[in-house]
Amino acid sequence: LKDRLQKPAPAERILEPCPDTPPNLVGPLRVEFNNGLSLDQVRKENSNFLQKGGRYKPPDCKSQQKVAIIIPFRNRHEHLKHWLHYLHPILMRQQLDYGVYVINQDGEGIFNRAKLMNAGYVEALKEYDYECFVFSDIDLVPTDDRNIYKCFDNPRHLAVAMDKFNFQLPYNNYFGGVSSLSKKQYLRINGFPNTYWGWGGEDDDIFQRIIFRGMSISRPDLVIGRYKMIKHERDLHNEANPENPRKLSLTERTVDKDGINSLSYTVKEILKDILYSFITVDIEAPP
Ligand code: UDH
Ligand code: NGS
Repeated sequence: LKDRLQKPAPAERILEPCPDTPPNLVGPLRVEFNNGLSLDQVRKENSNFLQKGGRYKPPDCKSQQKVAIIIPFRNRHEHLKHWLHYLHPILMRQQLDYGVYVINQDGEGIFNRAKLMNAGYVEALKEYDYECFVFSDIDLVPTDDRNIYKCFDNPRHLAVAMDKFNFQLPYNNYFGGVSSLSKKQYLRINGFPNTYWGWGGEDDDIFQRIIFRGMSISRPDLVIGRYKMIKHERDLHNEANPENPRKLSLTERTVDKDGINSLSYTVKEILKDILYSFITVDIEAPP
């Protein structure tokens, strides 16, 4: 009898699915980077709404997608502050169930953007059942919140109208800056290449993987897809690598063996800030 009288555990409140078009979007945004903000101010602006690790869920509806935002990173803390200040409120208005993962390359070896993004994919999945992955450079801020950071029927290229390219694509097959792939799309291309050390070409390789695997590219229009880039000089240890362009003629063969199935790295440290997870990884970079 005692058993039968016990109340059931408080069930999670059942939420309606969030609408296809989030109701609080505002459209074009004013974005500037000389605003003198500190990281602590950015924490104060957002901490009431976030869970540790830069995690968010809308309080009043069930998100359509669970999205991990993956940022390849080294030594760009100033950019990270601006990115967080602008992106958290946008992602909240987009009603996403999201987490922010900053994947920090350990050491001073040659930088590898695509390998860091692969490591970010693996690390995010250790934490939550993400179904969509948005891969973003740290220095790109969208200036229209209708550019939704979610996944589509085909891999999505989001950064289609950057200020530095005069608000156009620099070339038709450009896939750089910010992109999104569902887990299924990402696995279909065996993830990203691990072998593009230094600057250049890895985004073109990813584009080719997508085409070779029978998918196409989804894009917002040039009004909604506008971005501001934070100006910066070329980083140390990320020189243009002349080997990289040559590798692009081999993608059709290398896609099967260079990717998530050949990824190897070690986690050195995981820091949980309220605004983001900061995961330092040793990706076995050449000096
Ligand atoms: N990144 C880092 N640290 C680095 C290098 C790259 O965090 O040391 C990340 C960061 O997310 C960055 C992304 O990798 O946004 C892409 O690298 P990038 O910004 O160097 O590439 P981009 O094509 O610039 O934007 C190339 C150098 C341009 C020099 C222009 C001089 N006026
Ligand atoms: C191409 C690079 C891409 C790069 C794009 C834009 O030439 O990786 O330029 O570069 N491809 C190769 O090097 C093979 S940018 O103008 O942003 O410096 O994303």
